[in-house]
Amino acid sequence: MTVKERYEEAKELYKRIGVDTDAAVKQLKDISISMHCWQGDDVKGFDHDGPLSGGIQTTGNYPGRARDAKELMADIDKVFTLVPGKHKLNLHASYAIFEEGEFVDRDQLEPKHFKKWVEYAKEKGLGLDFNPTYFSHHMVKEGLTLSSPDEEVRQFWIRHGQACIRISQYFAEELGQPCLMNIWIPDGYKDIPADRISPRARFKDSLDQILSIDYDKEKVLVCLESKVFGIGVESYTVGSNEFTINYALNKGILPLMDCGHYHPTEVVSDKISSMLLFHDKMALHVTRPVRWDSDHVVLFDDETKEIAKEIVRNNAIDRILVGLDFFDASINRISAWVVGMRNMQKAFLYALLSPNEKLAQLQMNSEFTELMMLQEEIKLYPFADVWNYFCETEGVPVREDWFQEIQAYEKEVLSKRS
Ligand code: RNT
Ligand code: ZN
Repeated sequence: MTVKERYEEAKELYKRIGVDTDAAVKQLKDISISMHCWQGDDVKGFDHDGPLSGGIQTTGNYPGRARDAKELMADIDKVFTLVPGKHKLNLHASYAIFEEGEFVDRDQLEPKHFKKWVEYAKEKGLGLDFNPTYFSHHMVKEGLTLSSPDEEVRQFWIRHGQACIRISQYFAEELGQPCLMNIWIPDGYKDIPADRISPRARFKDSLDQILSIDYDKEKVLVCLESKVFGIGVESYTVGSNEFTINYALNKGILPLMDCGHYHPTEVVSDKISSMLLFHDKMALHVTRPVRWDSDHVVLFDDETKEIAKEIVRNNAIDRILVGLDFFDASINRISAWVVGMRNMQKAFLYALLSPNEKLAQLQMNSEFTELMMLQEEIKLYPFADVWNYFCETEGVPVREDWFQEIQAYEKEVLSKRS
């Protein structure tokens, strides 16, 4: 049986439970995911030689890490030949591309330092998102940036944030679509602080100063990512959940929720609906925390499916900006990207293929027995036949066939990098 024939059969089965597979596939085509550039080089960036700091960590030493912009772009190209749909690329400020012999520090960055990325994005039909980089830098003093009591340090990072807004607006204007700019700072303390409020007050003031510059709010969507702990900042983070949500709501910017940034039994999927009642838009970093904020590759697992369901069932595809955030250096990095991207898309398709109205109605009528039964039966519907059909119609390899391309690329390109 061909992929198409299998699809036609699946379509009939889904029809019986009131699900229109053609409509689902059509909707999936329009869901764009923001793919993080930092999986390709273990969050190193191009503007410094030092180690990764900020309480985040990449583990593993699989060969083939991208060492410069050219290699990173080539790797990203490979990914997008294996992932269906049209997406965005998420850059960090540390990925500025300087001319031979040129260098400016992060507070002096300008749009021109990202011109090559814009050219690349245009050529590949990608949108761009952006992040100021508040880690892996000599101006992170005592682990603090925007909350630093040292005014010189704090002002340096405020200028960095402002520079990044200008760069984000340049991205939006060049590419004709909004740019999401996410602020995350690693600031915090290893042990119990004596004063929890002053660093947060300084962070608040720093954000106010960053946002005080004139920029187009339709073009640049600024968001703020919270975090509960990091390596070396186990006891206190300045940008906690409460800080972030309150700040975002108060200032009309977006909150960003990262799956690894909550207490271990909390799940982002359960938070989305509450956020949607108070925020026009929000952003996500979908990642997989294993026992801690480990940033493992996104799988087609229960929580990823649940997140996609919340987005689809609440009609929030246009209100929730989904980005990925993982970095695994223990496996082929391109494969990691492809697995994560395809899994996020599968999760969306899975959500689009469930009889959402019917399930909601069952809950409304307190028919919990039937609700459980149906939710469980749906799990064994021929979802894969629809996914494979989607891949085929999008011109990317079906099932595991994409992996041969990874193997060939590893042999021809990655293995030659030392
Ligand atoms: C860190 C945050 C943040 C980073 C990226 C590289 O815990 O999740 O989003 O992963 O900015
Ligand atoms: Zn994140």
